[in-house]
Amino acid sequence: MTFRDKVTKLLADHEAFLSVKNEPVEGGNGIFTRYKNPVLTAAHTPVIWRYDLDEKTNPYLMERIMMNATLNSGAIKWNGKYILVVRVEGADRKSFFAVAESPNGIDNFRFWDYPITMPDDVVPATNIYDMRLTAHEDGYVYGVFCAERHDDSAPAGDLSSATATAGIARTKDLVNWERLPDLKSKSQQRNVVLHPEFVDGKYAFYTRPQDGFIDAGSGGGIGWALVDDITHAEVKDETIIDQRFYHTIKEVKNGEGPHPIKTPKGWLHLAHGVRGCAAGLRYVLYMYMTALDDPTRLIASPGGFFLVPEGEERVGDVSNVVFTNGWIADEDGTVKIYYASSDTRMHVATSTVDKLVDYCMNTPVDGLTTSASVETLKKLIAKNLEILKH
Ligand code: BGC
Ligand code: BMA
Repeated sequence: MTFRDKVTKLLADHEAFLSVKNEPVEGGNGIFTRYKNPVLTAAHTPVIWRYDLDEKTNPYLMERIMMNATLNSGAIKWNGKYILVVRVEGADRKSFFAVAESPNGIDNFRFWDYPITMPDDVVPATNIYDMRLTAHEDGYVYGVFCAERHDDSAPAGDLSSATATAGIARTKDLVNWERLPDLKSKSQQRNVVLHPEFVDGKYAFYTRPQDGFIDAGSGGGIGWALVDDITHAEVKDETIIDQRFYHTIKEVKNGEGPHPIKTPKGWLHLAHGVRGCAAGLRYVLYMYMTALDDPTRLIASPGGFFLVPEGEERVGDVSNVVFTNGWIADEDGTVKIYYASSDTRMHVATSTVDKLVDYCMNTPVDGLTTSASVETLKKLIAKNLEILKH
């Protein structure tokens, strides 16, 4: 086989792999449907990113720039296409953003040729990741993401201490991004999300105040802050809208996923919750709802998790993790939930706005003790036994 033939085969095999149809997984809990294949893996990244296709400089046709993972992606419907702004991580552990698009949102995702060139803020970050996309009513599409820098106040030789800050950028075409100053805040911030509407004439952010880089500590939970000027965004007053509780799925940390979906019954939220265990941190997804007339008021708080890592999802670079920062609500009421498993690959699960609202409104709340949970369970059993008698 000539070198040219090998390249042709490489491209053809990759194209065949990208074209594989995805299938829903039968059964499940009735709340959402999983799909058989991940929608994106490191193997989905373009051949032209990984190989040097020049025989003179790469006679063995080996990968020159290896990709490690495709994870935590922002999502948006754009010109009729399903778009993910993917967190791609290279072999060098640097994350970058790249756009992948699909005609149906469940398979055939293809990356655009070039990754996003994100301008730096005044103090450049070492790593950026986990973008939340918001088509704001001001006409821009915003990307809010975590900007991580080494913590220079750490003792010499400590090369792990870092700081997390919310980076903000906006675009009109998903290609050219205007970087705005990072969000100013007294605490470190990760999982910051822009609400799509003005509230009292201001920009509104979901925040996640934290004591340190990893430790949410006294942060309390998912916060909310109004900002006058998005080009100099600063958190002044922060209200906690979704608290953490002892012995729950969000005991250690929680964070807003993508921005909430507006429904006639309220804002529908998807978030992640974290608890610690001997195996490390376990990340799961959960939901909640807030009022339309006051987005800081919790109106539904279904107990427990919504989606947890299952089967192959449980294993990866950071095992026992599912994480979400993107979903797309279609005009017909379908919701496509994009989630990453174990910081390694991207999946889709589908549901509908009606089902998710029903889930939020009618799943029992967490009574926070074993006794309360048993009472809740007994009530349902008694009702069902009565029904089954007739
Ligand atoms: C990683 C993130 C992670 C964070 C906190 C960062 O260095 O890139 O994926 O969420 O640390 O553990
Ligand atoms: C973080 C998140 C994600 C990641 C998760 C698990 O705190 O912000 O970047 O998926 O940890 O490693």
